[in-house]
Amino acid sequence: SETGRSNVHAGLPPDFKFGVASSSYQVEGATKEGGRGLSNWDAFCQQYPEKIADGSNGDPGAGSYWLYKDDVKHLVELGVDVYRFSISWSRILPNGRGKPNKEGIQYYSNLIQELLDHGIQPFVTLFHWDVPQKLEDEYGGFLGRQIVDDFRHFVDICFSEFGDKVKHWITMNEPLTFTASGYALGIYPPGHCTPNLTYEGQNYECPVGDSLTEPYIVGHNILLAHAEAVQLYKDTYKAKQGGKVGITLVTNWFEPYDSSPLNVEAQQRALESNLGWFLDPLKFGDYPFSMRSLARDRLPKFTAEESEKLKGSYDFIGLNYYTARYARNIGFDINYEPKIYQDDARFDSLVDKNGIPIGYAQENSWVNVYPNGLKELLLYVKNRYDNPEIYITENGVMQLNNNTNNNTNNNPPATNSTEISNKIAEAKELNDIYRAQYLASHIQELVEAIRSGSKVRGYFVWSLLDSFEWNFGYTSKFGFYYINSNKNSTNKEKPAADLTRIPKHSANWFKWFIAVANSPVVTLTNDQPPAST
Ligand code: GBH
Repeated sequence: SETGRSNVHAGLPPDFKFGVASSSYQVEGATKEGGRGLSNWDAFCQQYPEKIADGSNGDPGAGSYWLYKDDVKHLVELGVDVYRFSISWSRILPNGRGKPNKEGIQYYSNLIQELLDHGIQPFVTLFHWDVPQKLEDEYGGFLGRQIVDDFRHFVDICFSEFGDKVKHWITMNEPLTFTASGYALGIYPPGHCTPNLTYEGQNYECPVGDSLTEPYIVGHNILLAHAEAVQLYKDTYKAKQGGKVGITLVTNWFEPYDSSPLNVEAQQRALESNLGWFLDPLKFGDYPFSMRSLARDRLPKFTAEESEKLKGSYDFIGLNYYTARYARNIGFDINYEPKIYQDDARFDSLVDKNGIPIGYAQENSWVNVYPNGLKELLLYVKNRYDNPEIYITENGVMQLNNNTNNNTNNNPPATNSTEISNKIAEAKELNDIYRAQYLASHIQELVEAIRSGSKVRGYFVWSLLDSFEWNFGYTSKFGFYYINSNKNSTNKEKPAADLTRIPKHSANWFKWFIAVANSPVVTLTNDQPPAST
């Protein structure tokens, strides 16, 4: 294989890739540097600080705009084959369209070159949720059909500038999360939901939106933009550059609440409305029948031509897997009025059964540890979608940090006791044995899925670094490397002093795991008898 790895000790194919992942808005920081334009996330964090747990934003992130060489040093330290990062549309095109910003192009060229110089292959996500704000203001971003043309223009620049060196492209990250969080719950930009919405016992406040229709429109435009990007790559770049293009989708795994036929059907509708919403059009050219029949005229239609363009528009599928839920049927009720698009699938998504969670979780965490769900998901995809090539593009677990007293940048001067409690909090974060266990148990399930015929080609851990965790701000930490982002830098040219990356236990564990997986196989034959004693 190109990396000279064996992987045999992990029970994986020789060319299997290990990696870590990140995204532009979460790690780069420097949101006002290098000619970058305003993005939807900048605008959202500014307008709705109360929707971000610690009122923070993408600055400083992990400071990767300045510290990318340091990031690569740590990738080398881990021994990974691949690094998944995303390109900020607003860095390349500050106004969303028009002429590219040279400094933005330079930054990603530098990062890509630094990776290649160290033998690490880039996996590049073209859209990880950060939309140029100009396009939001002009026509509502992904609510407008115009996004398809503007996205094509953006990816065209990326393919032509970076395509000689980038051989794996991911058009979109998690359309499900982008649509649900932005347009049904309003917890991500643009903060749309049906005003005065209550869902699963929570209240959601949004000035505008329609949680029953907008998610479907946005999902539709994402699919069309994806298909357009893939078509462009095939027509103009593939022959010359020889790369592959895929898309990254996310779903919880769903177990039926019990083995009754209605709950087994609920499980199927759950998987269809989360994964099938996007993967069915990509494979079969249309939404799942269960969605068509339940969402009816709220679900947009594809023309015959669009449907053809969508069908088979991927070389691989990226899957992000974190956790699982029970699916329980919601019985037929003639007076039933859906309030949010999730209601259409007529199931309850439950963490508990008889008071027992589906898997262990930290308090207030959405990650219930359910490793078997990864294997189940892989075999479900193998069977329903004719066994595509797969990368697990994200898997990981967070440390929640809701109660430390260093969550804001304007703390009163530290007393001895806050200093000590901060030290203790830091030590706890570095000693993340649960993270190594989480990863090890998921990799084991992945090995079993491969043994059962699933074509998984690689596995990325989310994430390289502690970073801006969207609505959780800096209170939820997924990194192999600890960063104290709360000590905000005063000198933007030298943020290194404040953003030192410290390896957690799990980083050392992963490094060890990759090394052992790749250690040489010693074979004893008659020609080479063991040294006699
Ligand atoms: C991924 O989403 C993202 O791709 C990545 O950027 C992110 O950093 C990573 O996960 C870790 O979160 O507010 O409690 O109701 C995973 C899918 C969907 C999981 C939204 C969390 C909200 C939980 N995410 N969901 S909650």
